Amino acid sequence: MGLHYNLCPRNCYDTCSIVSTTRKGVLISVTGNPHHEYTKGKLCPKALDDVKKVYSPQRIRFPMRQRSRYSGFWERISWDEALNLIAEKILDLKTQYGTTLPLALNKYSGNFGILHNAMEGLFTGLGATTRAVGSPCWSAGVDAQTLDFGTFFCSDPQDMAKSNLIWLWGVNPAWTAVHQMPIIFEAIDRGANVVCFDTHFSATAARTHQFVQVRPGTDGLLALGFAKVLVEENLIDPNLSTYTLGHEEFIHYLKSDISLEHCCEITGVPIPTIRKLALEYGQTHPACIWAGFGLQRYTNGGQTLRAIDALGALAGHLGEQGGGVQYGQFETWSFAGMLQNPPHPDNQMDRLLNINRFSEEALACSDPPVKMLWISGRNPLSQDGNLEQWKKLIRQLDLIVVSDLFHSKSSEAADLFLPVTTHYEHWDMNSSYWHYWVGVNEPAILPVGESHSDLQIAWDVSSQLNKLVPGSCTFPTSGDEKATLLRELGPQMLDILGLKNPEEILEDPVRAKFPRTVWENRTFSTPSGRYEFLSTQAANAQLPSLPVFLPPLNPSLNTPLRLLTPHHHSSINSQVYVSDAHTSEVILNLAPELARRYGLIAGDRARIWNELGLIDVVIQPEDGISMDVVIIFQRKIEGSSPLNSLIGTPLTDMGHLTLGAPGFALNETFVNLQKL
Ligand SMILES: Nc1nc2c(c(=O)[nH]1)N[C@H]1C(S)=C(S)[C@@H](COP(=O)(O)OP(=O)(O)OC[C@H]3O[C@@H](n4cnc5c(=O)[nH]c(N)nc54)[C@H](O)[C@@H]3O)O[C@H]1N2
Ligand SMILES: Nc1nc2c(c(=O)[nH]1)N[C@H]1C(S)=C(S)[C@@H](COP(=O)(O)OP(=O)(O)OC[C@H]3O[C@@H](n4cnc5c(=O)[nH]c(N)nc54)[C@H](O)[C@@H]3O)O[C@H]1N2
Ligand code: SF4
Ligand SMILES: [Mo]
Repeated sequence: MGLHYNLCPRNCYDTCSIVSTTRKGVLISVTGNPHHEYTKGKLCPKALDDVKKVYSPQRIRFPMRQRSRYSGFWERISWDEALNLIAEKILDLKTQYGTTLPLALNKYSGNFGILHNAMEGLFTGLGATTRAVGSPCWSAGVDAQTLDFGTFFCSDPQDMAKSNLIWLWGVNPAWTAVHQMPIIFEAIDRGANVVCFDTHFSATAARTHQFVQVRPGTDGLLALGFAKVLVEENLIDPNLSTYTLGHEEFIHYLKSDISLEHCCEITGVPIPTIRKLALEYGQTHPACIWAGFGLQRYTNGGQTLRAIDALGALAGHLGEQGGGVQYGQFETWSFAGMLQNPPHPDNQMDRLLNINRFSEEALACSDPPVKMLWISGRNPLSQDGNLEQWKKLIRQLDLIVVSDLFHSKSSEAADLFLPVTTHYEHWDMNSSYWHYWVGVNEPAILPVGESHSDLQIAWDVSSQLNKLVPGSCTFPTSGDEKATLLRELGPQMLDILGLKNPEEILEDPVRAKFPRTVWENRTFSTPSGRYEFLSTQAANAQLPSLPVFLPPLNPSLNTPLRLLTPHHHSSINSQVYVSDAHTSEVILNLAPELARRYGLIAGDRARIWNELGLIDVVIQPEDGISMDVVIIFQRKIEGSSPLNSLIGTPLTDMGHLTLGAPGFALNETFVNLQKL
């Protein structure tokens, strides 16, 4: 029997610490690590399924080549053949176009372990290439908080237990961040009041004291309505002039432009509720708002978050232990970056395409065109918008490589499939984008079949390239996984973690030694050093300098219903582990009254469509959904067009400042509905 320490590398707030058990080299169980202070020995059902996933008959164990795209005729090939095909294509394209720009990488959130940055490193080692930048998750909110606070940081979320009032706003931790729930319950046990703001009665709402239903994309105005009440009731922090910039202008805007009648009309929240909640927020200390990613997936998402930050600042909740406005952080991601930055072989710039409009922007590249695409830790043909453009892009490409664990919508279009290892089969290091813990993932078993880690694949491709044409790639051609990860702990990260030497991280996950409460001394990292209600940086980026309300998009006559597709409890985006998440039916949740209006009852078959596509659904009326919204929770649906065939590529207002491109305003999707 052997015990090993792993970290769950999924795109999830929690980054859980796992203890895995092996017998005679076989993984036999995984369980939560009881010594981890945040995840406290518990795993969610998605990870508890990991043993089955590692040995699943569906897992791809060998490099494979597809006879023709979408044919499903895959034949096993050797690693040598696969590496040679890739290296030759890279060199051919470089000769043909005289540049490496036709080579493109699209990578995101399959595995957030830092050794997966080897793929970026490999591409940098080739020369200037075409890259996906930005994020489909959280960009607008990250920019908004960076404008307001100066850096993107949040307090230790464990301290939410000390709060006396918690507002869960556009976040669904009961499904998407399950380890935060016990902390919220601890606060409830101490007497805290918890309110959930969502567009529908979510699993989180069911666990709180009060549910406030907000019309999609209007939360910014609601925050401004609350702020207006604080001003009227003189509940604003008397010290604002000592640590904020532009509070007078903001208060003037509230007085002159915001009315509770308008706020109620647009948001759907009654005036007495606005007043009561605002008074409670202004009078309770510490009070914490957790703003989630759900509320910023709109064309006004960044403005929304700036309005919520401004509400927190006005009431004096910033810097309070257990209070503040929490969204996420990347201060615990200050790794050295050695892996993704090998020496640049030429002085050309990479061609950067917004990950949320990748196919459109790639199609628009003509000089030179994109000719080879590597998809790693991504499933864009399921998760992106504008899938028709993806089909067009695929026709233009000479070679599509997918590295993954399983076949996916994206691998259906690929020429080559490279099998990767799971986190039980390779070394890695992981941080969370929420809590303060950082740790090492150690391999528990040997790679299953002929799978290789993404890092090994990058070394091997570089090796093959250099064999064919010496000097054609500056990425290392071999190495040691463990040594590579230890090199990523540079002086800055060692300091953050309070370690003297990198090896100490091998012992146990470490909590970053940041003070528990961010902005406690009320000095900010903005250009003015103050909290900025009024932001020159925003104005310079052609955005409003104040957090004013800008409305979201409106439905049209032909597509009168807004389609929301939030995350599901049993999957991480397109990755599905638990059997109950598999379904051949697309369930459409909607208000019973709305169903009646369309002549529909539970179990009826219906069709939703818009100018982009159509999907057949089964009707499931649910209380607690607004009349202008229909919901499909994101999950793997067998045999149906992908959910995203209904989604375009609307962009959020912000994201460029910190992440290089605006985010995915995917909640600005409208459909029509008809009984079949
Ligand atoms: N189980 C599970 N966990 C996950 C994921 C998963 O797929 N499954 N995905 C991971 C990833 S990639 C991400 S980005 C995070 C996201 O996790 P969260 O931050 O929780 O964000 P979402 O799940 O997108 O949306 C949260 C809630 O916002 C609501 N919402 C939508 N529009 C609005 C609005 O206009 N106003 C308000 N007030 N609420 C609104 C939705 O109905 C939903 O209940 O979760 C991560 N964790
Ligand atoms: N309709 C709709 N669309 C959405 C969203 C939504 O809520 N609704 N959410 C959006 C959001 S927030 C996000 S973050 C994106 C997520 O979109 P993606 O980043 O594409 O995430 P996944 O769908 O999880 O696909 C990740 C792939 O990586 C693979 N993988 C896992 N581990 C590894 C590994 O170690 N190496 C390699 N090479 N591959 C690995 C998985 O098997 C999977 O096929 O989707 C966005 N799209
Ligand atoms: S998916 Fe999230 S909650 Fe589940 S084990 Fe992984 S990190 Fe933890
Ligand atoms: Mo995400």
